[in-house]
Amino acid sequence: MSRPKVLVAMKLVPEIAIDLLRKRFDVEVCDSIQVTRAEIMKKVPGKFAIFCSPWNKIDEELIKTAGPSLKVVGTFSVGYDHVDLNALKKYGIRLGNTPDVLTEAVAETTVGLLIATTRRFFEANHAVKTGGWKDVTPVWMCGRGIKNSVVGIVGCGNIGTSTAKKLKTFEISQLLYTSRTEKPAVKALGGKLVAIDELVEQSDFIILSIALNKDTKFIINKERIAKMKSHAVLVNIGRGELIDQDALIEALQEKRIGGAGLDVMTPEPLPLDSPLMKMDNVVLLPHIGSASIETRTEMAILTAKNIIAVLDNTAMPKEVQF
Ligand code: 8YV
Repeated sequence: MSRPKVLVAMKLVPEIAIDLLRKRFDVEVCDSIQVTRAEIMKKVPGKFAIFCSPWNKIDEELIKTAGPSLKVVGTFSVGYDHVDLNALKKYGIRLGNTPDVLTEAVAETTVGLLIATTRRFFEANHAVKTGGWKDVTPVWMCGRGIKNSVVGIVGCGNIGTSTAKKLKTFEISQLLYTSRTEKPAVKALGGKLVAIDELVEQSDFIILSIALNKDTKFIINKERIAKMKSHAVLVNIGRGELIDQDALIEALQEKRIGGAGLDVMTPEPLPLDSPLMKMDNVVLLPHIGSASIETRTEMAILTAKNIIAVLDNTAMPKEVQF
């Protein structure tokens, strides 16, 4: 008897997760590092499940191409802005994601990216390696310190809360955050719930750790960038489209803000001719927020378990309700 089929739309998924799937399914793993839409469309017909990432758009066209066998999408991410929930609903398809297991890794990346950007680590590293380290003067390679600063976190879910906890140990002077509701854990740290415009105006460091959806797209727009302090540093570990990137580029070029640390951008990968590539005060990471070996392994196992639960008709470990 033929077994149900899973399409793994990513390469180099930890083998432990593929093994879990292989016990129950026929598994087809895409063989290119950057899996194209065309490859997925070719391989998806007849699949019971798709194991995907934020770079795979899951829309009605893809669902129709998969056909009635498709019952579950397991995304290897906490974010699911790449998934058309209305289309899933229409065809009765369930969605699993990977919250919690990645919280600490992403919060670690956030803090690291903030420090690297404000204290100019990559610029300094480049100087050392290219013979730029000559006389050391007191103001050479100085950046703004985090101690005594105002930090604003846009979106205080699990990742934002963990980031807030870590940054509190840096003796910041004030912690501001936005959220739909007050977060007791952030309040206990002294965090003040404010409106986004107040946060943007008052913060020395602005961190975006909010999910992308129709309400948050371009939450950092031209007007809000104009309200930022002239030394403000913006860190984004959510999704590129939270920021109007053209407006950000303009502000950075005109030195109207201090800098930006971006783990996510538009598009990904960022073209080499993007003006962001040439800016000393911009640190770019290739969407590695959750990229610790342990975390990626846990995410892969959880994605596999979410898919297996649908086959077993049991509760998914992490199901997106919509
Ligand atoms: C990616 C992410 O899934 O969790 C998310 O929403 O964007 C990341 O963790 C990860 O980089 C691998 O695709």
